[in-house]
Amino acid sequence: MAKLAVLIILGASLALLGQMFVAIRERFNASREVEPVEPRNCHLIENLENGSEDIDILPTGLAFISSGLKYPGLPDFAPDEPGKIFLMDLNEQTPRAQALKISDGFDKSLFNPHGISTFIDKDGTVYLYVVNHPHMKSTVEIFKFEEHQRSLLHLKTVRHKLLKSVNDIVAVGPEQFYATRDHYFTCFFLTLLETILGLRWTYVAFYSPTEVKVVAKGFNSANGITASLDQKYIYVADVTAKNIHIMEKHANWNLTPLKVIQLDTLVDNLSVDPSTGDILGGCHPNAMKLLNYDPNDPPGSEVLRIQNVLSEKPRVNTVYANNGSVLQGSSVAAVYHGKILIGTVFHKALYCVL
Ligand SMILES: *[C@@H]1O[C@H](CO)[C@@H](O)[C@H](O)[C@H]1NC(C)=O
Ligand SMILES: CC(=O)N[C@H]1CO[C@H](CO)[C@@H](O)[C@@H]1O
Ligand SMILES: [Ca+2]
Ligand SMILES: [Ca+2]
Repeated sequence: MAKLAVLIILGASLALLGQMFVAIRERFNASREVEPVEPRNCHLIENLENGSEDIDILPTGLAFISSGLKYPGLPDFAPDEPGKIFLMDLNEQTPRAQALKISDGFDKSLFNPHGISTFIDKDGTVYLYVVNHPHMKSTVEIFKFEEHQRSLLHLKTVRHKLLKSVNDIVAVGPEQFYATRDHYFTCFFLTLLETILGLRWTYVAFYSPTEVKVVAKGFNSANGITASLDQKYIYVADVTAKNIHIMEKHANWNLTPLKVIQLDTLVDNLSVDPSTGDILGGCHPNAMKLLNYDPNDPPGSEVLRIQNVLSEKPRVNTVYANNGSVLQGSSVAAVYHGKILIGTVFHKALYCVL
């Protein structure tokens, strides 16, 4: 009898394990391969070899690129040195990436930049908000951009108990922002379990000096976040649920769900085309290849453009797709005047004329 019970339990556990294995393969699109889509004129950007997780482009064509992220569970080929913020002027004929000088005021040796966002104040001052992971904790560093000196002046470090496992931010004021939390647990093993079980425990938090609160919850893994051109809507990428949430923003900063655009790819970071309002998503077509890195079968890249976001039937096109032979692990794309910059989690960055 005892033997039978052991057998049943063993059998049930194996079946459960098998199911979990299938679920995780499906969640990570483990069997998806990409069909190549290549704009005419693309080249890799010199100096950006160690990732470019997030990109934000100012209306003037200056692009900020965060580079050198180290994050548990992700491949990392960066030298053991602090991360950097690069600047590129997309108005130049062949734009080059140049590392920005960063002022003192926080521990630069632990700088580990992730999502970034810019905010332009009424007086024209440009603020750069950077999600930082010193010792794998989360802070948000606020800088003032000094264009002539090509430097970032550190103003403030924001820490809060609701700002944990922060992935990305979108600045909505000189000291106000929304931030996504991409995992509920902070221990790597529990984080993995959370993903396998498909728990929806992550959220979007709003921060201001006077109020910090959770404004939207129920995401598998809330990742990229950005605002519509008119600032009325907030777009949130739920990476493992493979969708984008369109949320309405209210005067008290709360967010309410409007709709969800379902996709067949793991959307990482989002940006908005300043001339059309379309959403651009840097995506992982097959996240299994990203997590189980194999140089002979590397993770690919995919960039989607979503048109007519608020309509009944938004249109989704592929702007760029590659099997990893050129670009691996795309995490963001941003456009400026017919040019596109595509960044990656740990690989290179690509610049194309559309
Ligand atoms: C990727 O595609 C290129 C051609 O586009 C091909 O030569 C290469 O073998 C492919 N690599 C993999 C890993 O499938
Ligand atoms: C997710 C997200 O919005 N992060 C950044 C992705 O890149 C765009 C590029 O413009 C930025 O606007 C976002 O802040
Ligand atoms: Ca961002
Ligand atoms: Ca991200």
